[in-house]
This record gives sequence, structure tokens and C-alpha cells, in this order.
Amino acid sequence: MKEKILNVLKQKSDYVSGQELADMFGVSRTAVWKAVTALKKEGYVIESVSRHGYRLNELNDTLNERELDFYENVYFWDTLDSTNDRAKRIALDGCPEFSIVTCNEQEGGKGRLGRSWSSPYGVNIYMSMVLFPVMEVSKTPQITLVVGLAAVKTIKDITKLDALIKWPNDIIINRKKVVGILTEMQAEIGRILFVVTGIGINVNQTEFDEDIRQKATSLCLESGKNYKRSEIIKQLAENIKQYYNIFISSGFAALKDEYEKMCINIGRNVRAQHSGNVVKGKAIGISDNGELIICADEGSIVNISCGEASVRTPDNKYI
Ligand code: BTX
Repeated sequence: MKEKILNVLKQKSDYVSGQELADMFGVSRTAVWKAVTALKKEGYVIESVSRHGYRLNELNDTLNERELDFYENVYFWDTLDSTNDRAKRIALDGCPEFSIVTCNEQEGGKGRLGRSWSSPYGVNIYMSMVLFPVMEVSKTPQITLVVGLAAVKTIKDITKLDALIKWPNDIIINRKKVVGILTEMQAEIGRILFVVTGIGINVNQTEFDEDIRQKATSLCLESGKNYKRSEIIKQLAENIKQYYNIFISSGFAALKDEYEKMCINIGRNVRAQHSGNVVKGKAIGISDNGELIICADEGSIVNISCGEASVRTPDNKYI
């Protein structure tokens, strides 16, 4: 009954009376009321107004197993420490490839290099996908680029916002970070056991903690609109699969041109770390292996394979 009522409310933008719902499904109005109350307990924002009936609030963005049932292998928890850590455990247990782990909140969301990822309840996407690539271990950093490409495409398609990738793995809108990607793997000598790629997308968050306020933004802050996280997850999972399959069959070279077009670094002055030294220069492209190619100020060409590359803005700041 809950599912049936929810489906009707999802389809109607106006109120539906309790009597109408009761007639539709041949049950009493009390049964309808009970089902609505249960849905509210699950987190659905349903307005009830006497003489009008029930309406699902247009800003409703419940994320639970039901809203994710479009995907075959999905593992959902309300709260997790980190979706990446849980995905690693699931991978070790032998889940199918492309399984996703997601939740409403992370209590120990991880960034790179021991940094943390702010993961408040119910507003953003925290999702990890399990992959079993058969390839050289040295190529795994390219997976982050592939996932970045899928994420930026998803965001552009859904929001029409001007999102760009900051090599290798941040997505930036208006100079601020809206997405972070953390790819981890477990390998034996010469053999990858699994790769877990974790994506954090700031979706409907409107307030950030003091320490990241200057550098973080969300899709909602940038567009003035709220989004349904489950719809973004659906498209994101599809896009990751598509790009990843191209990557596995044809290598990163097949995606390089598209990545370059989406990459904020290209053609700009950047500052990066290379073999312990700071390299300053202009980013001129991405190599077939996903490295950032920098024409250094002193004239040499340097390929950076991992790390970060800050981009200089016209007002001489680095983002
Ligand atoms: P990163 O190390 O590039 O970025 C982390 C830095 O970004 C932090 O030190 C902080 O300055 C800033 N930051 C923290 N939280 C946010 C936020 N919500 N929005 C914008 N900036 C922020 C990027 O690491 C990789 C992040 C991956 C997060 C996903 S979420 C699902 C999966 N599970 C998990 O534990 N991590 C990944």
C-alpha cells in the first residue's frame, strides 16, 4: 500500500484526497492515513491539509533503498563511516562489479592524503563503486580521471551548470569545489584485487563549515535549484559504466580529447608538485596516460602523473 500511494503522490503535483486514494486502492481512509504516516516516518516530506488531502513536497529528496531500486547491485545505509571503507569490505566478500554503496551521511568521510570529506546528513551524495579491472597497477590513477569525466558529464547534463574538472579529480564550479573523488585499490604483486572509487557531490547543501566555506559550493547554491539525489546517482552510475567500459576496451587515449575539453587547467598557469619540486608553468594538455603536461616557466616540458595542480586565476590566486 505504501508503495502504491507513494507512486500516486510522485505523479501528481497537486493534492490528492484521502478518499480518492482510498477508492483507488479499495481500502479505508484510515488505511491511507496509516500508510502516509509510515511514509513520513521513513523521511518522505508529505504535506497533509484538511479538505485537500496529501501532497509530496516538491523539495522532497528522500534517499533510501526504495528510491535506489533502479540499480541492481546497490548497498544502502542511512549512516556509514565511509562508503569507500564499506565498499572495500563488500569487494573482499566478492560482490558483482559495478556494485555501489551509498548513504545519507558519513561520519568519517575521507578525502585524499588523510584529509576528511565533510558529509552532513541528507543533502549530498556519498557513493562508492566497486571495480575489478584487469590491467597494470600503474594505470589505476587513470580510473579517477574516467570517473571525473562521468561526474562532470552528469552534472552538466542535469544542471546545465558550467562545471569543469580540475586535474586530476576535483570538479569546480565558479572556482569552488563541488565534487571530490577518492580512488583506492587493493593489489597483490602485479595483480589488482579490486578498485573502489568514491565520489562526494555537494548537492542540496546550503551552509558549509567555516573551514571550507571559501572553497566549497553545491549544485543548489550555484543554480538556486534543489535536486533529487537518487536521479543524479542513477545517471552517474550509468555514465561511470559507459566511460569505464570505453577505458577498459580502448584505453584512456580514447577519452583524452573529451577530458581536455572539460579540464580547467588546460591553457592556464598552474603550480604542481613533481618529484618533490614545485613546477610552475602553463598546462598544455593531457597525455594518453592521463598525465598533465606542463610547459614549465624555464622551458622544459614536464608530465605530472599524480598529485595536484593548482590553477592561477586572473587575480593571481590559486584554486
Ligand atoms: P581531497 O583531499 O582532494 O579534498 C579534501 C579537502 O577538501 C578537505 O581537506 C577540505 O579542505 C575540502 N573539503 C572537505 N569536505 C568538502 C566538501 N564537502 N566539499 C568541498 N570541499 C570539501 C577529495 O579529497 C576526495 C573526496 C572523496 C569523498 C568521497 S564521499 C564517498 C567516498 N567515501 C569516502 O570516505 N570518501 C569518498
